[in-house]
Amino acid sequence: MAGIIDLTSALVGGKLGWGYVCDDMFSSVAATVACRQLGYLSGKMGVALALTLDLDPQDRKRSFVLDDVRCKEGDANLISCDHLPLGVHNCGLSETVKVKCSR
Ligand SMILES: [Ca+2]
Repeated sequence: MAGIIDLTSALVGGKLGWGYVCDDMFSSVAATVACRQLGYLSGKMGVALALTLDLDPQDRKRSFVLDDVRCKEGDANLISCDHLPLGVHNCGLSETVKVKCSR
């Protein structure tokens, strides 16, 4: 079976709990790292513009846990990529990363 799944937003679990990943510096390499972390083969960046329309009120209250994520080929997961300290960010909700993963 093959397919493409729109995850709506990329979330990571860390010390701060669940939160968003900011699209600053995020690349297609980072999208693939995120998707492999979720068990998929590869990933692409999606368009984040409409994301805030999809969010329910609970999710609007969440904050960013990762910003300035710079991944390179072979990074095992988003946390191991270069990024600002967890929870430090200068992002707004419209900058939430959106990825499309494929098997
Ligand atoms: Ca930033």
